[in-house]
Amino acid sequence: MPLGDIKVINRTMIALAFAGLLTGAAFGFLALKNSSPPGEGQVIVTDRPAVGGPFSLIDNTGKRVTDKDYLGHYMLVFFGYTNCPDICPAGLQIMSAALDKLGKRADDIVPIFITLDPARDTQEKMATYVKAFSPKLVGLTGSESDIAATAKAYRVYYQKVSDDNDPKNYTVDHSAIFYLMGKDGKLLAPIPHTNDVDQLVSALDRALS
Ligand SMILES: [Cu+2]
Repeated sequence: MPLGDIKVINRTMIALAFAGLLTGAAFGFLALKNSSPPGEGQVIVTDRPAVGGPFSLIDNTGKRVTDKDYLGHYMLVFFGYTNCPDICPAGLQIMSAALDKLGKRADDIVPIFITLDPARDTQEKMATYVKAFSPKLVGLTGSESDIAATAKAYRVYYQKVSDDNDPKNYTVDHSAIFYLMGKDGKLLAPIPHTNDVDQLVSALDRALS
């Protein structure tokens, strides 16, 4: 299937958005790592990059959950939608495989998939979808505004794109990053989407140690 011009532009924008986020996060970490006692005129970085935050959504069992329910656990968060043809199924498969490979070290990591397409991704649909990847995978959906607020907190880019061949249908372009959140609910590491299980395993391993 040939890609339309618009699609190419969208993909470029997503790539740029990743680069921006990762650069921003890297600067944040560097600033933290190099923190010497502050002198006059020095910028004091007091916190990790502000990615993530409060959310209130519905899980795949129909229960309302908030970020507070996961305090004391790591969260590995990925945003997408169940109709996604490629990025999401691949990402979730890699995520499950990486957690399996981490073995006991993954016991404390809750894998979470948050939909960017709540209009179609009902709780029931999410339940069926996440089960196909891992019994541990939590699927979260919610109202358009709750999802929008969560995506904003995680600085996730997403955009509905209508399907030229089927006007009633649409896809959702979205950024693809695995967010490892610490036990305090704050970002530990943003990990770019990869199709290489070992790459994700080693990124998680580094972030956890
Ligand atoms: Cu996707």
